[in-house]
Amino acid sequence: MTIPELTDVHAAWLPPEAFRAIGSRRTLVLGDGALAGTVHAEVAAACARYGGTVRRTGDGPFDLVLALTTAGPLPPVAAAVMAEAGPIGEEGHVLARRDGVTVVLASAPAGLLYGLFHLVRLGEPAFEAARQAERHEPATRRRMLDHWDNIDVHPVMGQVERGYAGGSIFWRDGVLRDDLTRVRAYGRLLAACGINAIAINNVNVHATEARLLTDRLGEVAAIAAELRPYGIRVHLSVTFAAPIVLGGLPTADPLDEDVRRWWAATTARVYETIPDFGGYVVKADSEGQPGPFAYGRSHADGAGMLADALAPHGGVVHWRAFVYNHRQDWRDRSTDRARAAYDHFAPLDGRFGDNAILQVKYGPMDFQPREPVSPVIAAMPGTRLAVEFQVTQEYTGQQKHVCYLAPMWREVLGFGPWGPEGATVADVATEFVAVSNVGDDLYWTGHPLAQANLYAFGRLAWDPRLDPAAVLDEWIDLTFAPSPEPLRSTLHTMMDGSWRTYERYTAPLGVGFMVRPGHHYGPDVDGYEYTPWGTYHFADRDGVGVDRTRATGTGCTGQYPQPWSDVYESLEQCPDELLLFFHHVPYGHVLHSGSTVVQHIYDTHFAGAEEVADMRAHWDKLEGLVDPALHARVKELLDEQLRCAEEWRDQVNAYFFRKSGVPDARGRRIP
Ligand code: BDP
Repeated sequence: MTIPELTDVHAAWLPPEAFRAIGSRRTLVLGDGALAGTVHAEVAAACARYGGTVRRTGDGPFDLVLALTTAGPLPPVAAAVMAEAGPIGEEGHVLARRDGVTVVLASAPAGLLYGLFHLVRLGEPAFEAARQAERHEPATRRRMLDHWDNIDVHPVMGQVERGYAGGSIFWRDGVLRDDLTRVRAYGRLLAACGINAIAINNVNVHATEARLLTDRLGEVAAIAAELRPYGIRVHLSVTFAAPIVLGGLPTADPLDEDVRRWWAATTARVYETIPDFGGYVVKADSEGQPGPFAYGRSHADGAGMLADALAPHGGVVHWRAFVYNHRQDWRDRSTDRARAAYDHFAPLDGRFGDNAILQVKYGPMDFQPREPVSPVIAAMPGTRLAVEFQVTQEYTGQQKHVCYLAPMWREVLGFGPWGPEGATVADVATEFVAVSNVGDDLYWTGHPLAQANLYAFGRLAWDPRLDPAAVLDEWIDLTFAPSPEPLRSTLHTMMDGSWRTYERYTAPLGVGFMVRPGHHYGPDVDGYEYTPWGTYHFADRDGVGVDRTRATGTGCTGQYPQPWSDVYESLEQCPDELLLFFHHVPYGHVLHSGSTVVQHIYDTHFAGAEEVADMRAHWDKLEGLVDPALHARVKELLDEQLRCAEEWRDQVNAYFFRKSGVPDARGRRIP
């Protein structure tokens, strides 16, 4: 196993410096198998740089022991830690320091790998004071990224759908890249933040990509081979119509025997080629993708068929709950896209098998900067759920804007669907999935600071209770190691509140959208207002917002259990930030904050744009403290963010001023 070394790509959160503490010590790596080999290779590479030594057998003295508990006789210090620690879960590890030796123990190889990267995060302090045995285990078994990569360049969506960081790291010019070093380097970055599964192709499966399941399977195997040394399993997005388009059958009916046989045989071939293949991801009956509805079958029937094909091999199907009618009649207010996932799926609870995972977007609409938590999450206690986030910044500035998303994700994960005291989303979810923000860009993510979102997603998927501000500091310390002041605190100030800043200058109070149709960048106040997409704000001269109450609206509030059902229904109790998601109110409606709706819109939009100007001023002060090329890239992007934030401010403020006729109480300039 060789450690991928890329000289022409930014090192992200694994610069050589991050390995200094490990690489300057005397280390013993004990254990067999490929992943233990990876751990050894990582330590050896660090030692070659920083003068330490690494051995796989023999006696000490050692400063660091990384050992599998199954590796035969352990050195006494490690045996003592093992006795103290007790059993360790499959991907977990125990960390301790006693008698001047740091010990990492795992019962399975993946745990050793995560233990190594834990040491990388800790750096020198891992080798200082004594530590009692601490156990570290992931909250969920699978922590997954979905790539929306195409092989071909799609005429509208480009190669990576909603990708803002260049082309695919897997394919180029219609074929698998010759050199997959970068894929391995990606796997390494992912392992270092806790990710262990990726789906490599777009959920909108076009004809070329459909063939990855059959005659282009070798490409999937090649990608899997690069990621395996870092404990990452590969999954594939498949088209529900595969039996027709690939198998030549007349139907894709999930209850048809020939169709079921085709999936079983096709899946068996996948596992012959890739024995540790993860499974399938399916977007069905959504935005033009084929699905079971065409045959009068349910989504449980569809998912069940694929789950049955995968079960003998230990695979899973991720079935997406993002199902809605995208050809709604905007003149008919009885339809509401926010209801759709619940209406389709809640009645099917208990009908998805053990290896079928229902993948639910965190909100009922579509990855907006502010949405209530999806009601599906509370409605399906008999179903394994994956909560889906969007690391790629489709609606949050498209990696041109600084928008650190972990605080939003943390709010979702910590939300109690049955009230603030009860179980949380993180307790209910079986796993977490997110759409990746990576491409073949020099900085991986276009905007260098967008790397923090990828890192933070992995860390929160591992431990949803982590504090996003602490995760941000971890990322800063690793990426800019050593990150002297004022670099560290300035970056923190710029990024920590940047999601709220973004929320302030874009669509107000949870109403969402108001983005340019199609590409979704920048403001367009009425862009989606009279379209079939179901994304309306209903602003008129009297008020704004979508009435989703049971009493007079679309009834979405009734999809929530108590207390939220009543809280959201009530104009008095509904949280300000979700007011326009659930209610249509007059412009003079007074918020809990004491401000009127229209004055709140003016105030937040002025404030949001000012905060971006501050961010830019902070960044200017970092010139000379970070790599000049990185500094220049971020500087240019901050100019664009400020331009765009001012455009948002002016359009939104002017729009609501003209609709309402209410002047700004503070007399500021509204175009
Ligand atoms: C929407 C994107 C679209 C995706 C869709 C999905 O605009 O490109 O295909 O989500 O999640 O947000 O399937």
